[in-house]
Amino acid sequence: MSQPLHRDQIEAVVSAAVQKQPVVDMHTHLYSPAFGTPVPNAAGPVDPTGLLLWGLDELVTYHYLIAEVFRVVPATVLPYDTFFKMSKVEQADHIWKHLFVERSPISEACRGVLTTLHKLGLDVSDRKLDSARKWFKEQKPGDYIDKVMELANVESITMTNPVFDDGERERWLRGIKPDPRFQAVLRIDPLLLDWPAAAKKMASWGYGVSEEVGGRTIEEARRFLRDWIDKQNAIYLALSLPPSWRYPADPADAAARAGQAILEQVILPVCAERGLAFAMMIGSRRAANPALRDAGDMVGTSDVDSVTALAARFPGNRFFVTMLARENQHALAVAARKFGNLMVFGCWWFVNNPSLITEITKMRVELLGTSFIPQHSDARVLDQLLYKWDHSRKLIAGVLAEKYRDAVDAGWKLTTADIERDVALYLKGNFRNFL
Ligand code: HDL
Ligand code: ZN
Repeated sequence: MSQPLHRDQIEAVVSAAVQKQPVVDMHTHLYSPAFGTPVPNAAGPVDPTGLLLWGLDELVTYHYLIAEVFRVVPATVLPYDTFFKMSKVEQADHIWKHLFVERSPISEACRGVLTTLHKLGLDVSDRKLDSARKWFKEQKPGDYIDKVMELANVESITMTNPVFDDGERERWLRGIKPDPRFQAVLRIDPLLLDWPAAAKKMASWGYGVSEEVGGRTIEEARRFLRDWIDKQNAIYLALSLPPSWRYPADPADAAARAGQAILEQVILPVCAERGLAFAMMIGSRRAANPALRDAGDMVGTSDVDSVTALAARFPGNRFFVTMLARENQHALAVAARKFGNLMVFGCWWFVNNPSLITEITKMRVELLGTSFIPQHSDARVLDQLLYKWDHSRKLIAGVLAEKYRDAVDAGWKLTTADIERDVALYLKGNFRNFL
């Protein structure tokens, strides 16, 4: 066995191991170049409806920052529609002026832009965007993706592929060239949350489904999922659920009952048949402020008992679960102690902030040891991988170092190899093995 570590050596060894370990990022909104990019660049063709977002103006107009700038320049001063009619460059200039120049960029989303630019070696100490914009214009998407993945030490990017999004579905139907750097996930929110609308769309696509969830509809809806799992070569299925989601559903709520029938008789049987995990991201109340568009969603506390009821009822299915409310994190970690088919993952969205990542990761190590997935990036802009993983790696390393020191203080002989083995589980193995 290699030399046991002294407690004073642990911090540095953990930090090095976490930095060195390539990450498999299990949930992002990133896309391979096959989906086109609307971001102008010196080399590639611009595709205005392209889905691969990257570069300075996309970074600065991330919907987190749009929400924050409307706190500083309220809609009564700058109406939402006026803002959204501005070009990306004008929107970025507006956000940069108000959140970076006239006030210090110390929110996590602002800091993220600074970390990203800094890791790319770009200097914005003149508090102007011109030189950074120029640099991005010289990057080519294909090479740039490899550059960002290498710099962020991300070995695989998992996409989110919402089949009910017309733009995205059209692209799949036209044919998407597989890209080994990117894995697809079949995202199906409307199937469970708005079955009547989903059924109407599926019927127009040639599936013999009707609003009534009966025999043929169930068979045809299963066929729909199989077809898209195959078309996308999806590695898991996913959806997000509002805080109000309950399992079992309230018998008086017809829409919720339809959703439950789809979950029990369509989604989970197909997942089990294909050996695919099902990811539930619970707690987002969509469009609390619709005028803010992507930035308008709100958090709500969800019901962990619904998760345990589902995991108990479907022991043959595997569930990735993350919850949006800080208040749900402890019970969710305890739920994972009860069900081995439940894999807790990530510090999602409104809990993806240093103070909460540290709190949640500490609690998860204390309750779950090495058997959870500490983080995903949720990146929407390619370059965000640079900050999302930089920030989280440091926080995860800090928590692990403390927990390893506790073990060593209790007499455990710990080696560098032990730490590297565990870190590989946290950043890659637990996800890949659970798939
Ligand atoms: O539903 C989701 O996957 C969420 O991550 C939303 O996309 C959200 O808008 C987001 O990007 N959070 O980071
Ligand atoms: Zn997401």
